[in-house]
Amino acid sequence: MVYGRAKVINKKIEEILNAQINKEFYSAYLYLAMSAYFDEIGLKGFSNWTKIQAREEVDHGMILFDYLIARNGNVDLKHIEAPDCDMQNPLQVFEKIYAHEKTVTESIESVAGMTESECDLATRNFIDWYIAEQVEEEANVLDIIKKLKMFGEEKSILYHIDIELSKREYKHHNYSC
Ligand code: OFO
Repeated sequence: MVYGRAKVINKKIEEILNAQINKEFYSAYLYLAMSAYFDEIGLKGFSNWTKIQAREEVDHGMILFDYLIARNGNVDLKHIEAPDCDMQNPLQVFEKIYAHEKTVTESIESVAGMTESECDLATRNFIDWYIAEQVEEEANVLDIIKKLKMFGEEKSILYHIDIELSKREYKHHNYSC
């Protein structure tokens, strides 16, 4: 769906930002599916952590949405793919998260690269927040993977990690120009 408005943003940048909105909402779907899986196997803390991540992903999509509007761009919302629901155990799910976030990082880096080739300094500046956010997300996920690998299938440790992840709280992110 495309809503018409007089454009001030470069067409290529507009397209890549719209594509990124779709990726952020797909990420939210993926984390929600993971949250449901963890809830089903009784790991409420893991379920909490992934559900909060889903909410942050919606924020990431909305920040891009608001930025496009602020720049008088066209919002072009596409179909959101169903999430990959192959989930076998906590370590496998977190490895899937890590692989996914690496693809999102590459995608954000492509946006940054395009802002440079198109000389769009405003969007170049805007996208820095996402670059920093990806560094933080990858580091957080790696930290959890290390713990899961270190303690393997040890149930009592998994229980402690679950308690730790139950403490994550949602912090709303938004865009203000
Ligand atoms: Fe939007 O950071 Fe994860 O995907």
